[in-house]
Amino acid sequence: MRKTFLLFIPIALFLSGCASDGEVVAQDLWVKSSEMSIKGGMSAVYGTLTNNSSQDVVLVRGATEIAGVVEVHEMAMIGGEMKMQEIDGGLTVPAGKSIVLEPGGNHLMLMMLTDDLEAGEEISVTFDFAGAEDITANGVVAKPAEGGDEEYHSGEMEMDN
Ligand SMILES: [Cu+2]
Repeated sequence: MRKTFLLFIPIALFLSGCASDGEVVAQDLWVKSSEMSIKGGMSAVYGTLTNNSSQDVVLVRGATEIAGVVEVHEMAMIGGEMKMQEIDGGLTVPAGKSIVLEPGGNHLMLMMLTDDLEAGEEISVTFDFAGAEDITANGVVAKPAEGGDEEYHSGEMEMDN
């Protein structure tokens, strides 16, 4: 009987730049190529998150081997300038809807890079959700982006590249 049971353990499928556990699907993922710097270096992960479940889920944080700090960021008008900041409480992906992470918009922020991230390199990215299973995408390819270099606003701390 135990042997039969094992057959039903879900097998995670890891496709290039795509990850799914059924409820939430991450597609078209890519990461901005970047360099480490004396301030730590920053980059961001972009793509589309689709919530196939019947209830809202919230992207609360993420993780990747290449960054010491991963946050969910939005662009906001702060002191008359568009800056990025951590989204309080995370980013909601409404039931049955998709949200797009893109340069100049919401993004999964990578900070304190542990290595240079050159164009063509691939990393793994985990998205942590409240209300759904976390998902991990392998083979997220780095490519250059002109956008996404917005100034970072976080309380008293301000950083740029
Ligand atoms: Cu950011």
